Amino acid sequence: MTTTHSFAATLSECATAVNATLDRLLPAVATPEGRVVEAMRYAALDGGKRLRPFLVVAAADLFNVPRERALRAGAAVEMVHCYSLVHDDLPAMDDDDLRRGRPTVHKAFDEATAILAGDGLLTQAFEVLADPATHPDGAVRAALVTELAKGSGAAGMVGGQMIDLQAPNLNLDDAGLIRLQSLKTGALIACSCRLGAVLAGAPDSARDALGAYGQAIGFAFQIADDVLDVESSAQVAGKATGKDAAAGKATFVSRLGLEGAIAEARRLVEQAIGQIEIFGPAAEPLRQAAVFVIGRKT
Ligand code: GRG
Repeated sequence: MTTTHSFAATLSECATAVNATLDRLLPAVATPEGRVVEAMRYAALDGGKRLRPFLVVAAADLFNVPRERALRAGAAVEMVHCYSLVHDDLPAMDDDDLRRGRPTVHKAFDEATAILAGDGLLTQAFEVLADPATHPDGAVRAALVTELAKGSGAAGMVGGQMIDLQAPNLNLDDAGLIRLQSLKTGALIACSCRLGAVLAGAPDSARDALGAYGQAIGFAFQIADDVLDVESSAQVAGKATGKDAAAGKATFVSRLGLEGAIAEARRLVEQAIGQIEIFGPAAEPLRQAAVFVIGRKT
């Protein structure tokens, strides 16, 4: 296995290709509606680890999917992720001023433009998947659209966000907290992994193994986020920290303690790695990604 440092380099190479794809897919326009495109570009370009597109590409690579198709599907997932961050940062939700080390979209532009920029990114993600350049087979394109819709909608990320907003009044038990996180964070990460298999027309068993891997690293990722919220500074994390404790929110850290949460994240990484054993040595980048998610600082 190569080191975490060399995985960071692999992730960064993929991020460069994802950025170029997003830049092409979101050209600036000079007409009055150009303001929303400018806000979409602000939200989607420059910054972010691009973990979800990396997972699409690494899963697709298991089946030798042409890189351009995987990058387009990865860019679509990243558009959804960026929209979710823009809307999550709004005063009506988390009310954050800082994201990826810069002012949030509603601070750099205004609230209405931020709402529209999120809407624009979400909508365009599906346009990208439905484009024949993403896959020549219409049935595959329909399957990609369905997969992303399920991962991002009320049965996935949006549903998780709805539970999260109500969480202070819900008295969630451990199972409830796990369900919240598996929808809010896990669903889009699992979806990213599954999209790689969908692009390849791989069997359901491969799709499900990748989805289970994604859910496990999604949990580990969320725990790492909870740990960062406690341990990191806004300067290092590039976003506000300490918010969960201030809001009295139940997190894996508040439930398990810092050490317990870190141990649970390690267990989840092992579980994730077990799910992709069937793919053999070709799954090495995905194994490294699983280890990376709990060592990250941003
Ligand atoms: C508004 C519909 C809607 C959903 C919001 C993603 C989300 C749901 C909320 C973000 C809140 C949050 C901090 C969740 C923890 C995990 C997470 C998604 C962190 C941000 O993702 P990274 O670390 O960010 O991949 P970068 O900037 O690297 O892309």
